[in-house]
Amino acid sequence: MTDIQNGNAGAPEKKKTVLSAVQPSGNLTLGNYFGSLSRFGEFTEMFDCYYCVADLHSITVRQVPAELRRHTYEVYALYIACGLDPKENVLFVQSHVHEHAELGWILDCYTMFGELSRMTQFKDKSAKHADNVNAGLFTYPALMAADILLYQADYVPVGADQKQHVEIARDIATRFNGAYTPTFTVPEAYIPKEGAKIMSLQEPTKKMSKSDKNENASIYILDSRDDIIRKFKRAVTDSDTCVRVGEGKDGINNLITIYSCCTGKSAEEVECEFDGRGYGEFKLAVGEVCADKLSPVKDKFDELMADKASLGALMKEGAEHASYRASRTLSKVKRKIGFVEI
Ligand code: ATP
Ligand code: LTN
Repeated sequence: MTDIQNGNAGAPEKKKTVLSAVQPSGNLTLGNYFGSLSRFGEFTEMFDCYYCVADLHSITVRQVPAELRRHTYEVYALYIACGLDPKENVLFVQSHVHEHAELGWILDCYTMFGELSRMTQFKDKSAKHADNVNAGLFTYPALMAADILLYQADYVPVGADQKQHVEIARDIATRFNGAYTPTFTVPEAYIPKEGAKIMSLQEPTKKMSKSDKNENASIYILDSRDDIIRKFKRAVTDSDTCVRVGEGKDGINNLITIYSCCTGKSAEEVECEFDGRGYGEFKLAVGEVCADKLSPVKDKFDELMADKASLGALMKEGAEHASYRASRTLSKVKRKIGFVEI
């Protein structure tokens, strides 16, 4: 979609719903920040917002238990540190709301083998984890559809790589609605115009990913200022010297995008600003604006992580809120299918 509709459009008494999620599968990157987290706050006022830590999804790839627990707290704290007020947004952990797993199973039965086989993420991840191509990795999109459809979400803000998964969620919703009577809102992906795909600093034709083994390829939201600047200095570019967007200049194009996202300047303005200045100077400037952007997030994050008990209490409250809405949808689904109620 290009422009999001006003959350109140058409029905002033009923706000539209936004839902998104991030997996606690590693240290979050600048890609996660610009593609998702940094934008979530803009929906708070006009929409009913649900943001979840997708821990059920993350076990499709083997996780070390202590790290999974730590990353779950971290993603939750980062939601708040990136500006989401837990009183105004429902922030919860997926495994705390059992309806996700339950609807996930049901939707497995409304999802076709052929459509799952076409998912790029499945193809990429099964090639990367050839020793663990489990059934969950394959049916991942049906669980993601459950996350979205349980809350009757209208909009799903995600990075470009998740567009295909939101499309399959639309197909599943439409199929279910057609088989019975309208049950699910058919969701739309909301992909940012800028920052939808931040690329790796070392292999700029690949997306920056939190599970990349090469630490220099990704900027982590919680990296120190020195690490951020050092990684940008080492970023792979090309043999040209002009800071200009161009074909085959993936490294520089990516740095221009990052600079634009950090400063709000357009690509043309960035080109003008660095006209006649070399790559070295530009890389240093990108590092500096990026460190400036992330530093308040890191400070807030440290403060939140120092009090795990409060985070736990917020998780409990979030799960209760989420469960209320999710259970209503699930009951409706069970009734339509023909399950006996007790
Ligand atoms: P993994 O490497 O474990 O698959 P990931 O880094 O792709 O993880 P997710 O948890 O799958 O991260 O994604 C969370 C959100 O961040 C999604 O909306 C996704 O589209 C977005 N996102 C991830 N990487 C990028 C990127 N490089 N640029 C823009 N958005 C991104
Ligand atoms: N699949 C997503 C994470 C995710 C998600 C969701 C995103 C799980 N459930 C629901 C939006 C809506 C990912 O890998 N980035």
